[in-house]
Amino acid sequence: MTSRRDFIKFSVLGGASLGATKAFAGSSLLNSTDVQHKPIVVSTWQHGLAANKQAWKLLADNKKAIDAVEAGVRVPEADPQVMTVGYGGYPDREGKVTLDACIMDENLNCGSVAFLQHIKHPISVARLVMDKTPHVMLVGEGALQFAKEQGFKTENLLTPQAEAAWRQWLKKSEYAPVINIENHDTIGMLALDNHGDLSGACTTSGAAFKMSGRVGDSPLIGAGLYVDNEVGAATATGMGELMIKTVGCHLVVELMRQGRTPTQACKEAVQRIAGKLGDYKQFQVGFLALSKSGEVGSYCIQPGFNYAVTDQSGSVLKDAASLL
Ligand code: SD4
Repeated sequence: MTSRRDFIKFSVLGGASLGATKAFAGSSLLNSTDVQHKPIVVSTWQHGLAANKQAWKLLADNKKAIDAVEAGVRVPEADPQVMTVGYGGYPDREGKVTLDACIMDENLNCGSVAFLQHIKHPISVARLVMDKTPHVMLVGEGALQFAKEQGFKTENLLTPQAEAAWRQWLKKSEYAPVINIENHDTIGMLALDNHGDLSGACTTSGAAFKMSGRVGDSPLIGAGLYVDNEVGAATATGMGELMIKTVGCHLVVELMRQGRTPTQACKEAVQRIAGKLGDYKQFQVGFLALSKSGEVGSYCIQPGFNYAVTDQSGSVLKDAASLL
């Protein structure tokens, strides 16, 4: 849904950035009529507003998108009120908080951690996997060992509130993920910086009360996040198994490469899930995409997914269009 404020904002920005178009000498996929709306940062759910605010500080200071997205998603990671990311996240069915995260820059550099325990900022461990190792992904004990070697301190991430929710869940022990869990879920963030480069980050405590050892889409490059600096970037939230089965975020970026707008690409990816996975109506999946020119799009299965957009005119929370 486009509010009047959004309409005004994008009209103004469109006009303002037209003048800057000629200065951009980026991807061959952009022609001289393409407008770059930059810098801009977008992220999933309402908690994205606070995360974007942090990321924006770096973007407005001409810093790189990769640094902005890392700094941005650290905000919900540290916030115990956000019970689906980092510290304070809902535990697995054994009461362990296990975290998944990944990060990707404009040169296909990426880093990822999965099933990581006791570390408040998995995104920063993922960043160091990217920057300091020859690998893309570390999991479990190995990821924890690496984090400790890099100086991260270990701590108890299970807050009394999350523990109480888990103890309540144990009474029935039924695994039935709630759609749009209290409207704050995984955070996926995408940014386009003043240099015209894209990056993304995604971090989560995963599905609440999941089986021990379960890893979702969020740390999987291509499933929960993908960035191609020539085309655009995409991230996802919702039931990770559906994104993994369709390599959803890579699909969204490839559809943009073929000429779809971000919204069309997200919609087609949701339709792919719906067309191939018979049980899709039980779940939420939301895609968020940002093109190389700074155009934003999203689409989801169920109503209720929203996302935060921050640019030089301020921040807005928008509702994604949905299939159902
Ligand atoms: C996962 N996509 O682990 C993540 C978490 C999420 O609704 O977004 N849950 O499947």
